[in-house]
Amino acid sequence: MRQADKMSDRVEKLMLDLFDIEAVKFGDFTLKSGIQSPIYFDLRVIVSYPVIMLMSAHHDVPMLIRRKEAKDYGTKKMIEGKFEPGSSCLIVEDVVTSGSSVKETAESLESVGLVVTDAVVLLDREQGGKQKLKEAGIALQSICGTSQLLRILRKHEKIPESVAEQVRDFVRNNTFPPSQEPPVKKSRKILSYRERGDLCQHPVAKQLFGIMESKKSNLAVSADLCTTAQILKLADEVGPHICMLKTHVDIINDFSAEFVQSLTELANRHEFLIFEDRKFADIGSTVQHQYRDGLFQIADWAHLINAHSLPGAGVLEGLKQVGLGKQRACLLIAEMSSQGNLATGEYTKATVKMAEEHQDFVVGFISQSQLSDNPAFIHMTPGVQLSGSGDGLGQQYVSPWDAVVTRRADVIIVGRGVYKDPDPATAARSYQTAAFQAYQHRLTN
Ligand code: S5P
Repeated sequence: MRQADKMSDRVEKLMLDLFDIEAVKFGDFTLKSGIQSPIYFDLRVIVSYPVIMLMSAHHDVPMLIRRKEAKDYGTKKMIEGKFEPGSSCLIVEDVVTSGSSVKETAESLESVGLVVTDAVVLLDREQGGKQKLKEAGIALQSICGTSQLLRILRKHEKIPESVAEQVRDFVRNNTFPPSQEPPVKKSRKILSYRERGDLCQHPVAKQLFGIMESKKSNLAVSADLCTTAQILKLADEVGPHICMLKTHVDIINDFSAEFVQSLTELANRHEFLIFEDRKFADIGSTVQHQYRDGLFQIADWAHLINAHSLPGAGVLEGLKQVGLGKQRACLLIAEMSSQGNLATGEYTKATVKMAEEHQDFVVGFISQSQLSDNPAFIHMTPGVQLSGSGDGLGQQYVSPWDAVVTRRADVIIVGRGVYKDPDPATAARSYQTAAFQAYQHRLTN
């Protein structure tokens, strides 16, 4: 027997069972909306029907439950169950009429960072719900619709033709009109930095989102200078305007432990994090030493470091063993700003996957675009300047607006645009304002 025939036989059997247990009733019913209906579905009896109840156990996927109202005691959670922000969630409902209940469920799931693109429903009353949900970007699959149900019940002479006709009339006259708007691709609600900080687990990511929100800054300045005095002077000047200072510690001529101490004091005073742009790219055992030992002892002072995914997961395993105990975090380089770079396509995709598998240590990406829907991941974009398109050595620049609005960066990284300016504090303020306004534009549009 063909698969499709088998399926339709099973649907037929299920509909007859539902009729027999009075989960589908015919008569004169007042619906929640106040409308009189000749057909009524009461699928609460299904709890004794393990088909739906066992879906998650049968397929071994975690199940979440949405409360109608947040309970007013205990955790006050709307969504019960364990999940990672950014995970996809399929909505399973019993009956769909206008689609508004599925839409509400999708909105509460999305407010906690889950991604919703599909819903399945046992019975579609065929009153416009499918179209409404399509407009909201949710594809609805139903096991059975009212018209098929009526055909099945008529075939087995469970109801007279007059009742079936009455129900068909009712559906025709009570279909929720599709909205006049042309279908648009669903725009998911953009979460604020504060909301994202609440969602993420890693203390460094939480702290960074908190600083970005309270200082109104999504600007990181790259202090690519060669003396400690120049770097400390710059850090003090731009400190009030930045959420993070990025260093290249191996270009400093007079590196010392005192420098690290002074930089840490400035970071505490002005409230910014320190990101050492070391771009680790060796086997796990070697990067462990590079991170912990040597002249720089990076793990002792840098809140954040970054790594290439090129060597495979070992690079993260090695760094993690040094950094996790010190509550440090890592960014993976998934895309680069330089002309002709090879971090594209499958390489970028594999990097995102590697980050997803190491979320206890990796808090985001160095990238040129948004690569993950997971709101806990921070996307940082270098190659940003207000004027200028390149540096003659392969660097390519975009504007703060382009980086944040078009490419969906969370943080812009600016080096020469700030430290080469005769007045770095004012330049930093200009970048801060431009990038934060771009973020606010994204939030409200
Ligand atoms: O793809 C990248 C990754 C990084 S971390 N492109 C980059 O330019 N960077 C770094 O960002 C680079 O090493 C430098 O420190 C900074 C950009 O500096 P700017 O002077 O060109 O703004």
